Amino acid sequence: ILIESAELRIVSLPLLTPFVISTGTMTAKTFPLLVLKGEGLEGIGEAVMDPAPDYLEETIPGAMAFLRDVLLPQIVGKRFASPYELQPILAPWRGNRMAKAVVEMAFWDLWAKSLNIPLKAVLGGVGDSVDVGVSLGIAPVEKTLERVDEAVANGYKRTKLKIAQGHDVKIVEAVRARHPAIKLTVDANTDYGMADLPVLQALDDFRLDYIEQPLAYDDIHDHAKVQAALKTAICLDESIRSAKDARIALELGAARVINIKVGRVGGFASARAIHDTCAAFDAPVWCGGMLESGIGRAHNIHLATLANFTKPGDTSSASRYFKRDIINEPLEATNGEMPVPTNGPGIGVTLDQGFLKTVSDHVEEIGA
Ligand code: OSB
Ligand code: MG
Repeated sequence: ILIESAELRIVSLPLLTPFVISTGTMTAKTFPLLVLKGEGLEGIGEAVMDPAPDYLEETIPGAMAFLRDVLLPQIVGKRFASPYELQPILAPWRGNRMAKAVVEMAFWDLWAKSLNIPLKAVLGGVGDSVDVGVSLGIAPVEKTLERVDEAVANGYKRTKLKIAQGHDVKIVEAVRARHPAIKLTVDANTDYGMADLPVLQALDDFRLDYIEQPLAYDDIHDHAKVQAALKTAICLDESIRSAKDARIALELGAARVINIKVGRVGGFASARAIHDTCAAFDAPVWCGGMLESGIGRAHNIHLATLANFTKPGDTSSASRYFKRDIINEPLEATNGEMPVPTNGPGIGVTLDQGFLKTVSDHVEEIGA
C-alpha cells in the first residue's frame, strides 16, 4: 500500500475521575493521534506517552518532534507490502518505542483495511470478545471498597488495585476481607525497593493473582530476587519493552506473568514476539492499558484476542473514563466481556470527526 500522507495531532480528553497512581495524578488524557492515509483508506493509531516522562522516558513533545521530523518523512510517499517492511525504518532508531508504536499501529490498521479484514485476523487472534477487569486508582479505603463493589457488581473478571508506599497492605486487607473470592491484583508502578521486601511479603497472604511492577522501571535483576522470596507471581509492565526483555525476565525468574501494552513495546510486531516468547515459557500474558481513548482501546482489544492472553486485560468500558469518546462506537463491557469492535475492517471503530475537532490542537499534515 502507498502511504500518501499523514495527519498528526494532539488530543486532550478530560477524565471523569482523577486517576491516582504511585507516580502521580492524571486529570486528563492527552495523546498524539496519527492517521496514515493511502489509496482512499485511513489507518489510525494512538500513542501512549504522557506530556512528561512519568511512566517511561518518552514525552509527547519529544515524540511529536521525532514523528514529524524523522519517522513520518521516511514513510510518507513510500509503498509497503506489509507491516514487516516498516521494521528496517523503525529498528535502527534507539528506544522511542511509543513513537514507533503509533506508526506501526496506524499501519497495521491501514493494512487490515486494505485487505478488508479485521485487525485481529491479520494479528492471528480469534474470538468475538476478550475478558477484562478494572484498574482502580489510589483512594481512601472506603472509596476503594465502593469502587470494588461496583466493579464486582458489573461482572468485571479481575480487580487491580493501585498501591504505593503507605497505601498497600491495609487496603488489600480490607478489599480481601469484603471479597474473599474475587480475582485480585495490585500494581505498584515501581514504588518499592529491595528494602521494602517485608511489605511485599506481607502482600503474599492475600491470594493475589500477581503483584505488578513492584520495583524500578529499569530493573529486572532485583525483581528476580523478590520473585524468589514470594509465593505470589510478579507481573512486569514498565520493565518489558521487547521480546528480549521478556526472555531475560523469564529466564531469570523475575516474573511469571507479563503485561503487554502494544503502545509501550514498539507496536504489534514486538507485542506478538513478546506474546510468543511468554507462551514458550508457559507464562500467561494480559493486555494492559494507558487510559486510552477508543482508538487505542480498539487496538488493545484486537491484540488481546491472541491465544496466550489468558488473563483478563485492563480495557474496561470507555464510559468509566470519559463523558464522550472520539469514536462513534461505544466500547462497553458486559459481565467483564469486551466485544471486539467490528464496524468495518481494521480496528473496527470510526472517528467522530466533529467531536475530535473540538478536542484537538496542533493538527499537522505531512506530505499532503
Ligand atoms: O501501570 O498499567 C499501568 C494507567 C496509566 C499508566 C499506567 C498504568 C495505567 C493503568 C490503567 O493501570 C489501565 C487502563 O485502565 O487503561
Ligand atoms: Mg502497570
